[in-house]
Formats: sequence, C-alpha cells, structure tokens
Amino acid sequence: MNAGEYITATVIDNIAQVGIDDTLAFGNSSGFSLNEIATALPAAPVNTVPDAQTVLEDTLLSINGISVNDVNGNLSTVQLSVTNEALNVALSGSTTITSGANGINTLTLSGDQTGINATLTSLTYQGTLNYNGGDNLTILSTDNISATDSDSVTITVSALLRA
Ligand SMILES: [Ca+2]
Ligand SMILES: [Ca+2]
Repeated sequence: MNAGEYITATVIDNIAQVGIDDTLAFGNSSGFSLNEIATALPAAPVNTVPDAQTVLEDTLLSINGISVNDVNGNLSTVQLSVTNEALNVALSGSTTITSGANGINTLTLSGDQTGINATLTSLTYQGTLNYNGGDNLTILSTDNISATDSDSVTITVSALLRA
C-alpha cells in the first residue's frame, strides 16, 4: 500500500465487511490477513438436538436429529457424553475419535463439519445392562478458536418387566 491509503475492517452480524481503497491485502507489517479476520470472528457452533428420548431397558436406542452448524466453517470437535455406557458411532469422511472411544460413555469426534454431521447420524446409545432410570446425553461442540455450544438430551430408560 502507499502512504495515505487505509483499510478498515468491521464485524456486523458475524460477517466481515472490509472497506478498502487499494487492494485486498494488509501490508506485511500488520502481520494478519483478511482470512485470519474471518476465522477469528466470534461465531460459535450451534447444535441442533432432538427432543427427550425414551428407550426400554437393555435395548439399543438410535438417536436421530443431532447436527452442528458453524457459520464460519471452523468446527473442530464434538464431544458426546452420557452417564451410563455406551455410545457408538460409525465414523464418516475424515472424522476420527480423538478422545474416549466407541463402547464407553464418552467420545470426542474430530474432523470437518460434513464428516462430523454424517457421523452423528449413526449415534446409538445402549444403557448399562439391567439399568433403568434417567440418563443425559451432552453434546459439546467446539470450533478452532474455542467457541463452544453445549446442549443436552434427556434419555429415560424404562424398566423391563421380568416374569
Ligand atoms: Ca466458528
Ligand atoms: Ca446450543
């Protein structure tokens, strides 16, 4: 840029609006780029979760309707947790489990939004053998600047009547 030229950057409704009189690049001396401004916007992920779930004791529950949207596309991880085991997912796309595991009460998915959402469609819950009562699924989504959204889904495990 030449002397006397300027750049202004403001954030309105989570959309970067850049006013500029020369070129879409900051001077090297400023040390940051428009892309870095866009990804630094405080736009947290937003979870969509289903209503409360009910399942019969010792029965597998498919949990449908969980997804995550991050308007600036930098979703990083989704942590799923319940009190009683067990959660299971089928990994999709580039998604991996980076903490916890299938078959226990918590797992953390890492990957891009498309892969994580595809993986979430496969989520199942199997309560501990002979357990009935309440449980709670928590969904904690985090993007790559640590903006988060946390939601929970109540799960009621109803008692199996035994002869
Ligand atoms: Ca974000
Ligand atoms: Ca939320």
